[in-house]
Amino acid sequence: MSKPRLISFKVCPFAQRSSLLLKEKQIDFELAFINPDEPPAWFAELSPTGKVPVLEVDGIAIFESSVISEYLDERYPPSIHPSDLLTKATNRAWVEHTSNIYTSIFQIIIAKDKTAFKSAQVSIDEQLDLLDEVMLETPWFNGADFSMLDIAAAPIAVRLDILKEVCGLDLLEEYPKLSAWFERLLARETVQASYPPELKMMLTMRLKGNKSYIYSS
Ligand SMILES: N[C@@H](CCC(=O)N[C@@H](CS)C(=O)NCC(=O)O)C(=O)O
Repeated sequence: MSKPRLISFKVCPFAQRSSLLLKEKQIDFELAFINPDEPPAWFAELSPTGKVPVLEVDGIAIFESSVISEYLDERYPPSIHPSDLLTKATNRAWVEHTSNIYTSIFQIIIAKDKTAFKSAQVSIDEQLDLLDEVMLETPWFNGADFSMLDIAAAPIAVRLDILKEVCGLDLLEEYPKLSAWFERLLARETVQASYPPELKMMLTMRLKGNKSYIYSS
């Protein structure tokens, strides 16, 4: 079996999940960055959906970040999921929930006026509320063991931290539990290695170029 190749986009939170899991499991992998809005011909040919991330294994394109995660977890034991079946099932449901949070973050970034921003803020508040309610354990979501759900949430922590630094927007003000969890995620070495150093600059350029409400207000 060949070395897996992750095809990523520097600002993509879903691709960051794959990269983080590969690093957590210390898997030897190749990394290729593309821009899915201007894809090279080889990527258009490889990817059925045109989206990143794609994990290429032996010429096969595995797509959808949650499926990539499950493939890597099964292919490279031990599993990073909790062993209890019910906990595992609820964790997977919360992984899906975190995926929706990325849509709200995107809406916040692209909002050009107060109305659009407020509407996205209401959505993310509702989503963070739900997560905060079930976040009881420390240091990680399930307690002592770092798990798939921590991986799924780490790119949220990174992006909210950048929005706070660049725009002074603290979306975690009302959520001390989530805030403490995200601080621990930000401090973790593998999380820091899971995204490119230019991410903050790229998101800032996006906010500036888009004349985003949170950047200009
Ligand atoms: N559900 C997908 C979402 C992936 C996704 O939306 N990727 C974005 C970049 S962050 C993309 O490739 N967009 C290009 C497009 O939609 O054509 C996953 O979890 O992998």
